Amino acid sequence: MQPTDRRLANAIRALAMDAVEAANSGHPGMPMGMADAATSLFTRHLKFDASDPHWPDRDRFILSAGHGSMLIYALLYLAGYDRPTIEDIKRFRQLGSPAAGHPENFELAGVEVTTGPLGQGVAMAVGMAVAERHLNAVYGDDLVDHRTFVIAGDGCLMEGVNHEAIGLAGHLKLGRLIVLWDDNDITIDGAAELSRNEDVVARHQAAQWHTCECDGLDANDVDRAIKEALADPRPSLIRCKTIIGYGAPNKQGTAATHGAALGAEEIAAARVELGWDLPPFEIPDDVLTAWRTVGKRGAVDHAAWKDRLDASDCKVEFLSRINGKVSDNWLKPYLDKLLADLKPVATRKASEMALEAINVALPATIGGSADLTGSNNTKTKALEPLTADNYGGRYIYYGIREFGMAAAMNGMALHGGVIPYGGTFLVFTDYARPAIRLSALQNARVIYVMTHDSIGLGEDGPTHQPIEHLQSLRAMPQLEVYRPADAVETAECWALALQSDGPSVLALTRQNVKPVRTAKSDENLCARGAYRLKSAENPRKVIILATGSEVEIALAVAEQLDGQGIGTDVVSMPCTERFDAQPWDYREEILPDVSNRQILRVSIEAGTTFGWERYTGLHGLRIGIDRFGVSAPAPDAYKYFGLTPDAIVGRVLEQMEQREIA
Ligand SMILES: Cc1ncc(C[n+]2csc(CCOP(=O)(O)OP(=O)(O)O)c2C)c(N)n1
Ligand SMILES: [Mg+2]
Repeated sequence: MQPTDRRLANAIRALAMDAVEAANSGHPGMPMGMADAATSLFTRHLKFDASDPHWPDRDRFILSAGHGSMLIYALLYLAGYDRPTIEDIKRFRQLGSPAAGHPENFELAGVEVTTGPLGQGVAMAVGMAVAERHLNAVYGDDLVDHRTFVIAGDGCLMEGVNHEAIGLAGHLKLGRLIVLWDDNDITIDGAAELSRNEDVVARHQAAQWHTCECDGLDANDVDRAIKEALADPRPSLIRCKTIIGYGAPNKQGTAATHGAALGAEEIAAARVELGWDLPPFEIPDDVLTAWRTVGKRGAVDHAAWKDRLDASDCKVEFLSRINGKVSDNWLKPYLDKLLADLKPVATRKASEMALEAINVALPATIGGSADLTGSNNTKTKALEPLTADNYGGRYIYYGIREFGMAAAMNGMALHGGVIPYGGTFLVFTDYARPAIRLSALQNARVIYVMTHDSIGLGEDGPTHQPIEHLQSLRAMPQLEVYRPADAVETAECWALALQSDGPSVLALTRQNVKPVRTAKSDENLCARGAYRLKSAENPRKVIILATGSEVEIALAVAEQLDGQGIGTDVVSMPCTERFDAQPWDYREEILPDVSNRQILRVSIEAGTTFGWERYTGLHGLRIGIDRFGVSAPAPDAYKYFGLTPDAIVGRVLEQMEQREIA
């Protein structure tokens, strides 16, 4: 006999409470409350094939309420994905188990995105839904025709990023996005009403969403609501009325079930309540068989999709788009043209020039900006706006939604088939930072085009002038921060960012910079992170490390010093992370490991000096800005902060004297 939906759902409940109990850590309440709704979604609607988690036309499922990770682990295991296994689940939250504290896309193929930082799952889902509609516009229904489903909690809908995300989704009319809201009236501190009295449904309606309600504990009623959502052309919010920890007779409905093991006694009571008499981690045959059948349900659609792909003229191109490898064969012809006619340009402009070539060569790019298109220089001629009326466009007006933009780009990148890049001012990476961190953690190939990268932006003043931003971004693991010095370096850095497996930040100037790379090179010199741009003409006494707009200053300083017989190298350092990854002998060649008495190392960057001692040594000289900036024209600001060749030469000579460098 086919088990009831409730019995299928109780398997999720049992696994959730048992795994949390075994770990004595985790969140049983959310999976227990949403077990029926998730069962309805997985058994009746979600298009997936457990045997191929990467099938490009699968529906995407995102557990935005990532603390309820046992919900997705239980679903994946029950439906028959390779991982997690029941052994993985027994080791929930333990070192080495892919059933980690929160769902991690790099641990489990069935986890689309990493969630846990509340709100970002919904915001990434918006990006997934954008990518789906875009690829559908390019390749048609035969190849791309899927939906994005989300389970979100009160927390996800309370976070500020939700406002940005639903605004964007409503505006772009992403009708294939369906959010199931676990409306359990509970958060960690207690009743949701302790901190919320807004009308969440009305807020979504105001953002042009379709909304409906259901009894989240009744799989049939959830099914009805999902059908209503599927039929509506707008993005949908389904308010699922649930009870947190449902099935635990004494604790359900209370915050006590949110984030702690229920305890042996309560679990025993829950087993009675749920009619579940098996030992921990055991699933009855009838239930497992039924779930495994659900996991295979999509195989028919999957096979039909494969047939359509085989019959498609676009097969090779489509697969290569999904596989994501890109060529940099645009780079050489572009550089040849550039080198034939060098002039001073802002690196933001140089980025636009490179993008003109990139966007023609790589149809996978989707650009955008958080309302600074004309300043970030992110829109090239080839790009039409991506709108509700034209999903085939490749340029997104994200509006003033830096965090929403960054999170959506994560979703797009992880959906696959597209390479998102988006711009704002470097200082506003702070607004996007939680999503940049998730780009890094998730290895999402997102390219952040961050212009106005220093006091060189001038008159907008300290509110807009980044100081600590470059170094704080460099401190983030798995993120590459590029600060190119001129148009050639900008193109090289773009090539590296496009070929990366993870995210990159391009920090670009507002103000013009002189060309510093004037000769042809067969190698992408930025790939090493730092390279010797100019060699000392006299016996070497000074090595100057500089980035971006300060490289031309470093060259002027070196010219003066060498003119006085003080041999000076200039090292351009567009990407410290890449330099750190070079073999020892290369690093030694660029920055020889000698005492500061023999060679003075100097860093120049128009931002905090914090951290530059890593390259100058403790007794090196670090030229930068360790306070907030000033509102003034850029040349005046540079002079004010001593970032001029004359001022720096003076400081170098003073240091050499103090350090007794002969
Ligand atoms: C950005 C962020 N802030 C705080 C947390 C910590 N946190 C995890 S769950 C949670 C409460 C969420 O309430 P709700 O979404 O209603 O989940 P429920 O208790 O219903 O499972 C909080 C504050 C987090 N994970 N992410
Ligand atoms: Mg809640």
